[in-house]
Amino acid sequence: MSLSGALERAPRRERARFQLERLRAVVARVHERVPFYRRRLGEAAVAPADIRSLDDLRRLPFTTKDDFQATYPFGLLATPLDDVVRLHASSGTTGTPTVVAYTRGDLDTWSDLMARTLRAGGVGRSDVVHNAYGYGLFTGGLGFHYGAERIGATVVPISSGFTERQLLALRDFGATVLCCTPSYSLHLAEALGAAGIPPSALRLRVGFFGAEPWTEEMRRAIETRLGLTAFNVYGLSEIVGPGVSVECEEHHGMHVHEDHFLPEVVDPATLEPVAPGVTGELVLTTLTKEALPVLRYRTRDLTVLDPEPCRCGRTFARIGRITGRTDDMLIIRGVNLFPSQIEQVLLAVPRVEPHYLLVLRREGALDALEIRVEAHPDVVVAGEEAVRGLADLVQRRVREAIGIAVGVTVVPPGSIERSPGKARRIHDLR
Ligand code: DLL
Repeated sequence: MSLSGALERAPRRERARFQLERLRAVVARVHERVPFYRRRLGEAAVAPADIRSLDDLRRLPFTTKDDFQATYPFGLLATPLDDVVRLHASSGTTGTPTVVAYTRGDLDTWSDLMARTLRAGGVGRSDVVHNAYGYGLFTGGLGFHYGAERIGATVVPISSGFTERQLLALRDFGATVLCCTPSYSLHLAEALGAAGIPPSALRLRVGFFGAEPWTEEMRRAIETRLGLTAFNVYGLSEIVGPGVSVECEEHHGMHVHEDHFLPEVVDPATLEPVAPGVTGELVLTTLTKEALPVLRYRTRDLTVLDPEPCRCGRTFARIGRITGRTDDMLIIRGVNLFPSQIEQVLLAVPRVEPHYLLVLRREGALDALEIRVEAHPDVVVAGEEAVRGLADLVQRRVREAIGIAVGVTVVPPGSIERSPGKARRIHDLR
């Protein structure tokens, strides 16, 4: 077993020892080098020497997206720019982009973590990796690229978009591994169908999907339509990019690479840790980042933490699917709702296609939700009554499952905008 493989399976107690060493080092590093953290640690009355056990993590101050924006672009760096060899940025939907930086050492660690991520799905030297994550400031493209190269696989750096060209590359280069957002994988499947290329004409075996929320229902649709096994990958720019966590062959939660990142799940209101299995906000601390170490980053992503060893033999804690974000919760007639709950209901309805849009409007003092969803072409061919029947059925199912009345519009196949990257599921007209 490789060193990394042994680490992932080490008993928790053994791992805790070097995690503590690394935590102490990172706290000392930011205290010495980043004025922002020196001030925050001072306000929290914690000195690096106070970190004596992993439980002392809780004494450290949190970092938020606002802190990144307030120190834009380089205020959180712990190295001079001369030692920075790469910048990435996440655009976000509003405001200042979040800039993140990497030293040569950081890129090396990231490549190792991405290699580990791909190996979790059995990727090896003989694989052809079709990498349709966007290359550029987004971390997805280059993150997967370096990981696949580190393994020695053959990388096709196709980036996102230009779907026609993707189809030819998938087929002609014999791609065995697909990396892209889950929504784009479905768009590829659709385009393959339209081009008359059946999944059996491809060699796809596994896919690594992340960067946006998706559900088990979506997994089933992707696996069936592309004839591959889907792995969920989670990560975010502020922490490193992809490569924070990935599913193993059990597909029962995503293992956090705990030798480099310490996960916590806290109640977003009280900021106190919640018990294993209870949903809360994921908080991550980097243990080895050089250019941009981050203490207790509040990801705004909602999930559960499972510290128990996995059937696969790994002892790294797992996080569950991201079920929402603290900032994408909708309140419809007083009911708190996450888009993923809607997706789950929609995709369980036969003849509904996995392409939808949630449109929000203000009607008087109330928020109103309209679900636009595509139907299978058969439904459209069957005529208006079939379309209306499907809309009624979706409406009923949503009311049964979530308890709210929503408007449902069944729209023709292909009419909801496809994105080569992260899908936009919410159109807020309020
Ligand atoms: O999306 C990094 C990434 C690239 C992850 C490729 C996986 C694959 P950002 O653009 O900074 O970085 O966006 C991070 O995307 O806070 C989550 O809200 C969301 N996200 C990422 N992975 C998942 C996932 C990349 N597997 C934000 N499930 C995060 C649900 C995800 N949401």
